[in-house]
Amino acid sequence: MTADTSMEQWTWPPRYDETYRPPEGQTHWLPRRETMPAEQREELILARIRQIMAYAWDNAPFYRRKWDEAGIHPSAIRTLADFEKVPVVRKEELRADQAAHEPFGSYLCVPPDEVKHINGTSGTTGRPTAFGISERDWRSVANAHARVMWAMGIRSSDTVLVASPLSLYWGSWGAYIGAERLGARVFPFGAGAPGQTARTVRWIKQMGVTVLYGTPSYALHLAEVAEEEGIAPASLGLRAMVFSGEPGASIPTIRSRITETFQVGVYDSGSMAEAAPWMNLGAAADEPGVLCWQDLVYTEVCDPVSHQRLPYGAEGTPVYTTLERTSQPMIRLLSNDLTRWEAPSAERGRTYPFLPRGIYGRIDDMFTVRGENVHPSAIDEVVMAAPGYGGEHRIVISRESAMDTLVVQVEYDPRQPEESLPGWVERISGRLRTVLGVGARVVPVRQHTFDRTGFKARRVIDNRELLQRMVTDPPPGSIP
Ligand code: 8LE
Repeated sequence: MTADTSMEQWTWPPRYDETYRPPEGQTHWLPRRETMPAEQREELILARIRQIMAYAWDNAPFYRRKWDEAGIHPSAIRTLADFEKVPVVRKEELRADQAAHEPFGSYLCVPPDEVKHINGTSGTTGRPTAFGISERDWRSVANAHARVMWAMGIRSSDTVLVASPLSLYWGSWGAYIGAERLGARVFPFGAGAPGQTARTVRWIKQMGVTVLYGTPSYALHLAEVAEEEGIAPASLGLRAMVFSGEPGASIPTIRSRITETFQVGVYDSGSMAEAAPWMNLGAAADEPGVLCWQDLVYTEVCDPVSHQRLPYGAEGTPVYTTLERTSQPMIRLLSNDLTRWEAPSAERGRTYPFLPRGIYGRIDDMFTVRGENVHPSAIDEVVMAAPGYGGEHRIVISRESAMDTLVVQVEYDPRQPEESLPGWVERISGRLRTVLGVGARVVPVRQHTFDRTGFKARRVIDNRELLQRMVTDPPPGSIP
């Protein structure tokens, strides 16, 4: 007898039963897909990858050109190891291809009139990239996100408030349609307008919101605003917070700051908007880390240079392949993020690989100070854990006589007596030295010196770039 290798609702092109919802008490939305032996699932994933590559070859000049140049034809991919040789796609290539083939690029695989939803990158510099999403893909994402949110314990009795910008940002819409598909009550509140956070506090209470979706920075900002309004964050009645967009939810000190302040369960999620359903990296328990939901988006943690898949246990950069997207499928999209992955284990309740610290940084955000690689999130982790932390900080890297120096400006809580500041500074710098392996100068600054963000935090100021520009691009009239 051959093993049953079937999975629920697994068709190409994807077609989901929109009337399906598991009984409330059931742990898994699609039990077989989530718990089957990982090797069996990988056989099915390989077959799907072959289908998608053939589909992209037939419908997307972008992929055909790229693979032709690399001497790869979809029919040559017979194993997942073969797939590692497929060249990665970089975000810059997508941007350039869209500029040459407006509006959706030559990787759009459906006729343009089948695009029914538009989103885009929210970057403020350079040409944004448009996401052209067919109705089929929109529904696939909704079904996928409903499934992951179900694993987070969200149910139809929940009221889910989306507290991130409801504009180009796929994050907000993905969370919205997932919660809606799951049968929850959805509240598209948004974020970023002046005074909006204070209104969020009031609406959360009035509407009996139980689940909030946003960024970890937003949650910390919300806590501050609630306190300013005289409302204890823990009294808001929230039960869970679902995060994506930036590191934090899997970084222990930031995470515990949020859980303790709001008395909520915290769930990390998120890969890249291009690779939606971006909850393909999603937690299934109130603990740090995310699972790689491989049958939604096949994730390989790869060597950042060779782009070959690394063994479990290694640190590398995630490369994503969407398995259920037909309009703009992503096949080996390079993230340039950093993570470490672990082998699937049935003990976690789902047989997916696991990223115990989630995504903890970007390769291009990492900087080197006196020979040590420093991830900004490691600094966030230390300063945010310090008792008396005032709510924001900035990381300034500069160069003094050919030596890189690291300065961390940290807001302090005004309830701290001024005379205790030197000791406080000493403790933070000591801790930074231990964690980073290099010394940092800690400068205390008054609370509210720095802007708060309702979205993704930007805390690193690299003055070395400025210096570099002054050297390579001297102002007119200066003596070389
Ligand atoms: C650590 C995933 C989504 C829709 O929330 C999002 O932010 O997508 P976007 O705008 O394309 O940005 C993707 C980048 O945000 C990733 O490459 C990564 O650097 C960061 N990011 C997203 N989610 C997380 C994250 N970093 N943990 C996360 N959970």
